[in-house]
Amino acid sequence: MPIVNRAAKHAVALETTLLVHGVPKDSARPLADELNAIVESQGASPALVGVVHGAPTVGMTPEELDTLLAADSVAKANTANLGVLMARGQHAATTVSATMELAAAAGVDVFATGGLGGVHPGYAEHLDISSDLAAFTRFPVAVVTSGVKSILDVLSTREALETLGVPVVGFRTDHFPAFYLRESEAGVDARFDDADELASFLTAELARTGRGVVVANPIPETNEINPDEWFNWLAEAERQADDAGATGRARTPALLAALHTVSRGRTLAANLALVRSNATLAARLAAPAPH
Ligand code: PSU
Ligand code: MN
Repeated sequence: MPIVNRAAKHAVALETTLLVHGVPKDSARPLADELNAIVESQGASPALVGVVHGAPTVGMTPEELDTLLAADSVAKANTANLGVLMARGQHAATTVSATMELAAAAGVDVFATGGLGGVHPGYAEHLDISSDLAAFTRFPVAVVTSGVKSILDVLSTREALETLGVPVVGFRTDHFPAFYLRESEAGVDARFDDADELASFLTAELARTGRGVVVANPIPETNEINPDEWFNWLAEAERQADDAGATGRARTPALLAALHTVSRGRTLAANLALVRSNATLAARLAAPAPH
């Protein structure tokens, strides 16, 4: 199945898992509209990525997004199950790994998301490591992210990126961010304070290696969540996800949904704020260089 490629020049890829599985249904369409407007306001063009009736699409229309949002159940696709879902003509929301694969195939090299998947805690019993991490070793895409979701083992995830040899650069930070929290104890490979310098580096690095780069952009200060509050909410959300038996691909959406409830919407507001901020930076990086 060839890719439906509607990406314009200076495109920023956006993913559908965040919209379909990461936020409540009624927040999805307004968030998508807002992200499109943010990207356009910086002189770049948005390209929403997902699978509609089996067609891998880079640059989904608002109607196609509505089709996914109205469907009873939409599969969550990473690089492992993407091909099967396409072959069977199904709808799918793409995670970071599947979005990177399709974006790269469409020639889009900048992508904004909320937070990467990574190493889940509890790996002494069994491993659960997101396919997002390995995708950076295969697809030449710069992914602007607020680090990895704080529901994960952030330090182990940072080490896993190091093991895979994935470059992790911080935008105006020396610390690897943890989604709702601006800092973790882990660091970055390099800090960039200037967006134009970062854009030049990314162009050169992607061309040099043919692999991806993590661009770590901390949540805006005013939207950061207090760590003490955060760890209480997380403990409660983990209990709820355990009770619901949410494992594997269901684990991340179950934890995010439980957090949004337990925090009375505070984690949702923070999540929306950081995605907007990442879209803004990604669009700046993708937009034509100033003269
Ligand atoms: N960022 C968000 N919310 C999300 C995600 C990212 O703010 O829901 C999604 C991304 O699509 C990411 C996925 O790739 O969660 C990770 O899922 P898993 O842990 O099953 O690999
Ligand atoms: Mn997993």
